[in-house]
Amino acid sequence: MDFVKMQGLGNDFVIVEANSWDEADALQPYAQKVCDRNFGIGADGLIVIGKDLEMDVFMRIFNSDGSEPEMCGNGIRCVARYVFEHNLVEKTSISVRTLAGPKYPEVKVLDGQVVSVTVDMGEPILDRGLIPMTGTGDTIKSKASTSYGEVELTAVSMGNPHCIIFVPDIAQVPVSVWGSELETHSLFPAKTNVEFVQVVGRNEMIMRVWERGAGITLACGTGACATLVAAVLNGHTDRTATIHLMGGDLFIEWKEQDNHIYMTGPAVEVFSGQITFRL
Ligand code: ZDP
Repeated sequence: MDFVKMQGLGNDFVIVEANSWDEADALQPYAQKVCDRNFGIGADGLIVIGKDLEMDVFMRIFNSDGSEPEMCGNGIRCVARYVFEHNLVEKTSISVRTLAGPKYPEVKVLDGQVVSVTVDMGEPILDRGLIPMTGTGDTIKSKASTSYGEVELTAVSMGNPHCIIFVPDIAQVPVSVWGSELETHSLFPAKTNVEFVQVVGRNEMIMRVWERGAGITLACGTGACATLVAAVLNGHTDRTATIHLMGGDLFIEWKEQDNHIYMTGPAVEVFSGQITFRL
């Protein structure tokens, strides 16, 4: 199959085309091998796209462990650039069918070059049962008991689940130890992505992520969106913020008018090639 390797802030993906949403099912078993950095191409996820009947295109993503998340923020920016530059669409405002519902990226072009992609990520989900998170009540400032003590967290879904923990000093956080324990914590029946966040100012944060099904990655788009929501709800920041991730910066805005989250960041093609899918 032809593939294109792309990255958004160092969160990297192998992108392949399929004729239909259902046809992508057949590719899921290969995700783990394709994403393996020693035995495959190497990526955080395998993304399958194609023309859709109702939207411009569909997008499905498989994590490097083979599981299928609902959404992927860095991935959808890559998809928008891909379909624009590979002429699957002939416009800059694109509709994408995802497992988390329709999403609307907009490609920004300057002197014939794609410079960034802004995505209308829709409304955040705060309903505890829908995140999904066990128990009752608000998800803001929830408590979780862990092997390293009680942790205060705020849970937000952007279609996929996120658990946000504010810390005074991000450099002191053992991301893989705490992240992996919280990913599989009994509070989160569908597991969760875990974000550790240091607030720098009213419009600036530093975030590190432990991704469900992928472990530490350089960036997480849906995680940055969920982080802004959690920061606003906890009174830490205003509704716009630059979020510094290991792979670079994302600009996130939670608009009051429509309650939607808008994410702006880069998407870059790295190389393309052909791969024979083997298990
Ligand atoms: O929810 C999950 O299982 C995530 N690992 C999906 C991938 C999210 C991603 N990091 C993003 O940018 O939103 C790609």
